[in-house]
Amino acid sequence: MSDILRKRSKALSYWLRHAPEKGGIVLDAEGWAEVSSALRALAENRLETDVALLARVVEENDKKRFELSPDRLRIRAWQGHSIAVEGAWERTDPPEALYHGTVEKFMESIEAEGLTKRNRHHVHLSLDLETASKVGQRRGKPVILQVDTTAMVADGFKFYLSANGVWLVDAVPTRFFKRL
Ligand code: HQG
Repeated sequence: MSDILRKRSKALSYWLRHAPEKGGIVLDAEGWAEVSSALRALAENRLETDVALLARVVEENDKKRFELSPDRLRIRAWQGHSIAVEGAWERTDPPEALYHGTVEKFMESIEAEGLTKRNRHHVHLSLDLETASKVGQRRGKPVILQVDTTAMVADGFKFYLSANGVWLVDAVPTRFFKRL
């Protein structure tokens, strides 16, 4: 993603997932914002953007973070919210294993209380080792945990698949993961 797109993606991630009021943006219950207010907020932060450039931020996004409505009048983040939104993800049966990338400094706490959602809506899990490794690498040398989703489903845990391929679950208790 080019610098031009990345700066806009970061600002939009912040407003659409965490702090819409900081951009003077209002989200509906499903996390949608008016494109016009997103463009105004960007312009006010010296990130002038037109609809064509916004569409590139959405389409060329390295993690497909956003969705534009077909009429291009509304935009939302697919997942990653810390504020209340609903409906941006679908309940789905997971594959047999999923992976979580983290770092050593969190492991003592993770071994004690399991994976918890911290300040997001869900624990985020990846379909493959490579993606989990990238997620962990954001914070240092990655530690990868393999999650036994079959046992979790049998125990009644619900999994959701975000449209950008991230798997979401409320929590992963310690008995359901092993360190690789
Ligand atoms: C850790 C990025 C201590 C957890 C990525 C993680 C992903 C605990 C951190 C997406 C813990 C939370 C999500 C516990 C979990 N004690 N630490 N009990 N349970 N943790 O960023 O999964 O660029 O909220 O291991 O690519 O790292 O935002 O979650 O290290 O898809 O689109 O607490 O964010 O995508 O960190 O990353 P995060 P995450 P975006």
